[in-house]
Amino acid sequence: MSLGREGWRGYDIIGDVHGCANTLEKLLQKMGYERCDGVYCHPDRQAVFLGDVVDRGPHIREALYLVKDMVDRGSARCILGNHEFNAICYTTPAPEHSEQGHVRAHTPRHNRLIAETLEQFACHPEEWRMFLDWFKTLPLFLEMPGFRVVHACWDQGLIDEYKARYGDNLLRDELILESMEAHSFAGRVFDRLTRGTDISLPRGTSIVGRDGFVRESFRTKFWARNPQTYRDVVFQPDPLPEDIADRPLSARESEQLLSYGVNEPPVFVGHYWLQGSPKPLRSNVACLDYSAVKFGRLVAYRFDGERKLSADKFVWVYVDPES
Ligand SMILES: [Mn+2]
Repeated sequence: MSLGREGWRGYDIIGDVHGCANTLEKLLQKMGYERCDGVYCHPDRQAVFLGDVVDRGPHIREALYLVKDMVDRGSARCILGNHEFNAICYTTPAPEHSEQGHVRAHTPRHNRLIAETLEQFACHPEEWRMFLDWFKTLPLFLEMPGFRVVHACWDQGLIDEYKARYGDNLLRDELILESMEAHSFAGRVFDRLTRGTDISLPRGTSIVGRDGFVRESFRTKFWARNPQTYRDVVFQPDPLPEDIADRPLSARESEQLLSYGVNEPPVFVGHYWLQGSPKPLRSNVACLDYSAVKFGRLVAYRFDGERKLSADKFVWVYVDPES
């Protein structure tokens, strides 16, 4: 059996690498990929990266070469993650009338998120520019034979609108500047597809995450069915305080939640820092980010055309703190 016009027998969808290049090599080798002329290939399967190859980890430059070489060779595809989009915006000058120097302001928080990447490319400025140009060519979402991929959230309405406006799934320069305005189409698309949905915490409350950041909102599922309380929709590593978790969703909050249908094709996302044993979130929804860069697992799903996802098709490598 082959899936799709390109004749691949299956696809190996891979979660957020975040600079864990050595672990990525181990995962590819475990799945039967071998270097051919220096680039990892599989004779009859294609890899699909879910974005967030950059930032945080020890071997960001190496990870980017590994992935980009595979994409250039055709042995992999890669979509845009919020970290690649952040890198583009962080390095794009803002229009002159703007109060900030760059599309993504150089605040202490933003500086910290991109610090390892900039440090590791400090002696390779031309390579960094080359990768930034490459990020701008990455699709925002992919509709593959029998499955879909997006970094954080499949929002059919926004995706349909994107295709209607632009006719494809690619990032374009004018949208980078437009995204500075949070309520613009570009602002909404990038935020939703690469960062997901969230709900604001009640006024005056906040959560300090395990990563040390203070948040006034929490990440929510885009596939919840008939949720009643915050507990039913929360989807993030940091649990909500009990009293907040039990709060009922307001009519407005319920109305704004997405609900990915049970009969839709399987969709794969990264982004959410999961822990524990990899398994589908639902029969047609899987997240492949199991916190590799925090010494969790780098996870792939080996897709062969099934309508219902199965726990035994996840493959992973534990991240070695020494490597
Ligand atoms: Mn992400």
